[in-house]
Amino acid sequence: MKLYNEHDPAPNPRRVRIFMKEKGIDISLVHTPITKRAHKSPEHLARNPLGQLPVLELDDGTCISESVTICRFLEDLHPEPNLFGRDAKERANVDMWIRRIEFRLMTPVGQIWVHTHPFTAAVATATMGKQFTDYGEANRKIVDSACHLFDKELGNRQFFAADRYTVADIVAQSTFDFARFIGVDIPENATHLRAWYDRVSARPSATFDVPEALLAAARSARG
Ligand SMILES: N[C@@H](CCC(=O)N[C@@H](CS)C(=O)NCC(=O)O)C(=O)O
Repeated sequence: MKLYNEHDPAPNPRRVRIFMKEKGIDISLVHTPITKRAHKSPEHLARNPLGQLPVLELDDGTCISESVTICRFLEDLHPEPNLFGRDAKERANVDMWIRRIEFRLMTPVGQIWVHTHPFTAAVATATMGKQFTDYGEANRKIVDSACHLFDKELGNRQFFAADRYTVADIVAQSTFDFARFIGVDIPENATHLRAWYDRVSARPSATFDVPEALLAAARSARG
């Protein structure tokens, strides 16, 4: 098996790498640099017609994309430690939280990235004619309200979907780290969410290795 991968801060490949570390799975990584448009090459489009990362290629050539789908596939092959839920109720909770995190947090963070960040200006202009900065900025409110919803929930338990770490925490963690990279922080007063963030960031799987030069470029590009 091979995982077509991109380095940090790309959040979606990172989800799979965190998941692999939590499970102790070793899969060879193939660096597919987005900055060189390797994800839009004919070879990669044959693996994933959306031209996105990550993609898991099986030994028989089957290609699986979508980070959560790849994780679910790996869970079937390596059931322990369990990260998707042990029974129907846990599995439903994990799935419910993944969907909430994807739609209420990842989607608006993505819109802020695409419509306000200088790094994406050229791609936004090529695909949509321009960056719709007002729309991008408006998404900050949606992120803020998601953070307060999550904060309230995390006042009642240690992790997103259960009283133990699951893949829902991985989806949230990778999204929050990417959000911070683009200048969107967890609100100061979301203290339960901040405590959760510190908890998951302390795990050995949580390495986030964005080169200092890239962090500095992102900071200075934002002004
Ligand atoms: N829903 C997909 C999203 C994949 C995705 O957006 N990946 C980013 C890298 S983090 C990408 O390939 N972006 C380039 C593009 O969309 O053209 C997943 O969970 O894997």
